[in-house]
Amino acid sequence: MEEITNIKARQILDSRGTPTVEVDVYVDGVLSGRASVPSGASTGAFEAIELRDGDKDYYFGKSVLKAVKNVNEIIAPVLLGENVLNQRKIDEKMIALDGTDNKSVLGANAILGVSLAVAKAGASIKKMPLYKYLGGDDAHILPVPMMNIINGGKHADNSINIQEFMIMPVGAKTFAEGLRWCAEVYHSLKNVLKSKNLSTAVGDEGGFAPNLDDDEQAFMCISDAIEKAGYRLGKDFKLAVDVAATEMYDEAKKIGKEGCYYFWKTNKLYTADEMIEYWEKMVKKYPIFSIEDALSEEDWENWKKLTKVLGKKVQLVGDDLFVTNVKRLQKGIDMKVANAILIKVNQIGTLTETIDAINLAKQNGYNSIVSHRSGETEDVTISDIVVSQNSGQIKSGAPCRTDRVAKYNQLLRIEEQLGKKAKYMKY
Ligand code: 2PG
Ligand code: MG
Repeated sequence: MEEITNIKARQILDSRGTPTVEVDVYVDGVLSGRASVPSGASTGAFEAIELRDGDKDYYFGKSVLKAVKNVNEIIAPVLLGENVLNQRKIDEKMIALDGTDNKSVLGANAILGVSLAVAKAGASIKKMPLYKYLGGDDAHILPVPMMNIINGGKHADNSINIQEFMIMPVGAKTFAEGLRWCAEVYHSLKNVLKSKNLSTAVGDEGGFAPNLDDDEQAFMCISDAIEKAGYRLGKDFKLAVDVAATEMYDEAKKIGKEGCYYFWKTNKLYTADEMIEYWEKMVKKYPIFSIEDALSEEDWENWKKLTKVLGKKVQLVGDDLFVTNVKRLQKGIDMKVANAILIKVNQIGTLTETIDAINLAKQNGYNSIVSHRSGETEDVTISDIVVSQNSGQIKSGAPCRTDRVAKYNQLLRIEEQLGKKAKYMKY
C-alpha cells in the first residue's frame, strides 16, 4: 500500500515576499511529502511557464491561486490511487494532462510542486533520505558550493551589471570545511567593503550589493577578501561568475542595438566579440573556474565561438541557454556549445525531466550544476538532488539569508549521514 490518497496545494510566500505554490502529498491517509516551488528574476525565455494570476489588485498580479486550483482540482483527481513510488509515471501523467511543451496550461509551478512532493513522499514511505531514494547506494559525492557573494544585475539595485560573483572552495577536504571557508571569506569581504566605505547591504541571494565603479572591481574585492581571510587565491579558492548576459542582450535591444550587449547600469555597449575578449582577459587575470551565460540565450553562433576560445580552459555554463531542457541541451552538444549545464527544477517543471537533463549532460561529458532560484523558500530538495546524482556542484547563493543557507545546512546533514562514504568533489 503506497497509494496517493490526497494532494493539497496552497499559496505561500517566497524569499522576495512573492506568492508561490506549496504542495502536500498524502500516502495512505498520512501527510508524507511537502514541497514548495522557487521562482527566478532573470528568467530564460524558453523556461517552462510559471502561472501567475495577473490580478493587479491582489499581490500586484503575482498570486498563484490558479496554479493552486489546478493542483487541487485537475491534477489531484488524476493522481489519486497512483503508487507514490512511480515517479516517472506520475510526472509523465502530469505532462500529458497539461499537453503543451512549456506546461503553460496547468503551470510548471503547479506541476513541479506535485512532482517534488511526490518524490519526498516516496522517500518517506521507503524510510530513506531523499538523496538515497533518488540516487541509490551510489549517491555519495558532496558538491563544491558556488557561493554568490557579490550580487548585481537584476538581483540588486546597485551599479554592477554582472549578476553573480561567486567563490568556490575547491581546496577544501570536505563540504563542511568548504562551507566554513566560504563563510569566513564572506565576513572578510564585509570588512573589505567597509574599509572602502562601500555598502554591505545584501541582494536577493544574500551577496553584498555595493556600488562599484566598474564590474571588475568585484573580482578585486573578492580576491582581497580571500587573502585577508588567510586563503590562497587560485589554490584554496577559485572564482565563478554568472554574467546573465541575456539581460544585457535584451537591454541592447531596448536601445536599438540588436545583437549587442548593453551594460545598462554603467552605459557600456559591447559586441559579442568584445564580450568574448573581455572574458579571455578576465580568465588571464583571475583564477576563474566557471562562467555562466557569458552570452545570450539566442546567440548560438557566438556561443560556439566562445566555446572554441575558452571551452578547454574554463567551465562554460548554459543556464538561460539550456533551461534544463534536453532538446536545447542536445542542440548545444551537437553544436559544441558550452561544456556545462545549470540545472533548475522549475525551468523544466518535473523531477523526472530534471534528472533526464543531468543524465544527458553526463553522457556527453558536460558538467551539471544544481541551482536555486533568486526567489526561494525553505525547501531544500535541491541539496538532496545534487548528492543523488553525484553532480559535484551546487549554486545556492551566499552564506547569508535562511533561504540560501538552508540548502548548505542540509548538505552538512547529508555529509554527516554518509560518514566515511562521503566524498567532496575534486576539481
Ligand atoms: C541564475 C539564477 C539563480 P534567477 O540566473 O542563475 O542564481 O537567477 O533565479 O533570477 O534566474
Ligand atoms: Mg544564471
